[in-house]
Amino acid sequence: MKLNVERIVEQNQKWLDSHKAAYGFLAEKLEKNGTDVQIVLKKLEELQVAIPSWALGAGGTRFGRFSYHGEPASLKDKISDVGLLHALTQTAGAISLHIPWDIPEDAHEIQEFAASLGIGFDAVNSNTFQDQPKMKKSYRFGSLCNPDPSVRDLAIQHNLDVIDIGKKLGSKSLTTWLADGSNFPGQHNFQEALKNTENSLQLIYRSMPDDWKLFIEYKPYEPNFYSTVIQDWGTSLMLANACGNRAYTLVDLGHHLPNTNIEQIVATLMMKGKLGGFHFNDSKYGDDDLTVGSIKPYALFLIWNELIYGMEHNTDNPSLAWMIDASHNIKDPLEDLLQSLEAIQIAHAQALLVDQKVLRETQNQQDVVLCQEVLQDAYRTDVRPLLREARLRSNAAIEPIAAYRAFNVRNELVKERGSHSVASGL
Ligand SMILES: [Mn+2]
Repeated sequence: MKLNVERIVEQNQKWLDSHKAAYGFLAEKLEKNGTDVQIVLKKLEELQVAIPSWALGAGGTRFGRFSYHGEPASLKDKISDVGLLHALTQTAGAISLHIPWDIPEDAHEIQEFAASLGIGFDAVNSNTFQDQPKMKKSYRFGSLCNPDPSVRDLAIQHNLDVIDIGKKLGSKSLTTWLADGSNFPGQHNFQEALKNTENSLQLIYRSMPDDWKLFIEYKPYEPNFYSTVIQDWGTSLMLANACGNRAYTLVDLGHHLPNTNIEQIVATLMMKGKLGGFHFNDSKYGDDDLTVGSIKPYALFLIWNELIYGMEHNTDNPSLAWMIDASHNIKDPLEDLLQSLEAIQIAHAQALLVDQKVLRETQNQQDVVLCQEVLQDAYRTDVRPLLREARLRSNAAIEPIAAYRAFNVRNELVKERGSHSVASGL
């Protein structure tokens, strides 16, 4: 299924009058307060968030999985789903592939198909957290950290294969998330596991093309429950530094222990020019992979506030690779991704409204009350008319979820693919 611009523009007529009234009111108020609304709109229009290929089907847990009807069973179907999200929002212009779940049979054909929908290829993701059919060795006790050099070689070679696939599609970065760790005290020699991981990552790094970046993700626990080799941002940063200047830390919001101050991690990494990528999701307890902004929207805003500050002040930090990394159980996956894209843009817009000049002044005056007022004044602004205006200007849907439902997208997908179609890889 493909959504053409004419249908979206026609559907927008339904909301045009009420949108114009709400937008006019907000824009006037913001301009009076000294905000350049056109700059905010431009930044909202420019942001592109990659959709991971694994988020297009329903996710599961270790207790099982309830699949959703009309899931994309092939890579082409997955790209076509991202095309729908992009047509509705114009902010989902890239897909991030997971190898080996999404190996293209004909890379050229897939690239052309994606381009026809305005979709590019973001970071490619390697997988050494599960064994593949006919593998000679097992990752049961770790991959890049494994004390057995033949297992490490296998995991390194897999990453090189992923780079080769990415090269054919036009990707420019590799993301590694390693499940490596131990379940029981005594199982690992911590130093050996870290050293092996460092050496393996260095070998992968040196094999990347010169214009590629390596993103090193971290996570405190799960699937291992006693120790994880790359457990936190500090370990990731240390490994990135050991690899070289095109290796960066990747922050995944769900990969922190409860109450971790993620906005401070963002600020620290950006100050050092080492924040490479960002995975959005939300959580209550651990790596819950819930819809972005569904649990802690204020934390998301504070993170965006640091991202905006960093993008303006830390010119050494590269432009960030944005991605949604969520995979939940019960919603229509496409509606969930529309909600996530909306939540990302809401926090982005709110953070753009923070009066940085006044905030700096109040910080220097050590007026703690006013510091909080400045931040919360931006946070408590209903910025949704700005998002709608940005979408209207880029021929996307003023109301993406309502349009998705009006177009009967899920029913059309079920008609095309059948109600028992299951997304590959999960
Ligand atoms: Mn992630």
